[in-house]
Amino acid sequence: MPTLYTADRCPYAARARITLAEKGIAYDAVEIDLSDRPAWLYEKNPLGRVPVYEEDEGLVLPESEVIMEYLEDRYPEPALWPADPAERALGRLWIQRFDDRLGDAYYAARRGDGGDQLDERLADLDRALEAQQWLSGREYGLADIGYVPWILRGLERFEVELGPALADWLERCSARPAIAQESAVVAAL
Ligand SMILES: N[C@@H](CCC(=O)N[C@@H](CS)C(=O)NCC(=O)O)C(=O)O
Repeated sequence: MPTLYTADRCPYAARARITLAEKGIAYDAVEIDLSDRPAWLYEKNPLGRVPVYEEDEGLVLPESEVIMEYLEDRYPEPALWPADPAERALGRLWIQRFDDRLGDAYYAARRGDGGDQLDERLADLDRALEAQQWLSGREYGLADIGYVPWILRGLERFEVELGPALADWLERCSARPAIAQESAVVAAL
């Protein structure tokens, strides 16, 4: 059985947890205390960060984006990239531009120095979702999984306001057991 080195409070680890749950992959979760990380974690990821995904056969993968892509390749069903190549590419662009489109503003707000940045990024997301159902287009998938952990934590932590399209997207995301499970993790933090 694979192992995920993870932390409940980590939204990057949440990307891996949600992807594993969507694909119905059983795994052992090893919770890492991020304020007192074990020395051996650096052998698995020299940056000492979670998530790290490990298989018994020896594969050790850090980086949430790489883990999501690997799981999609290794366990193609159910597919989490859309069938349409253009939508797949646009979905990957969402993931690649995550820092610009949400991450930097989220972490600035967490440091208390973000001004209106987070609200502006959320308004951009709302506009994007007015035009299409899911971040990569017509199908739910890795782009949505790539963003939803920060929206769930933003609601808990900063009580952010979501525009109607973003709120509707979150409701549709939350109807999925894999994401409902992550909401429960966030509620218990
Ligand atoms: N680029 C990494 C980022 C992972 C990350 O920043 N994880 C945080 C917890 S949310 C961590 O382990 N922080 C410890 C550190 O940066 O030293 C990914 O996508 O997996």
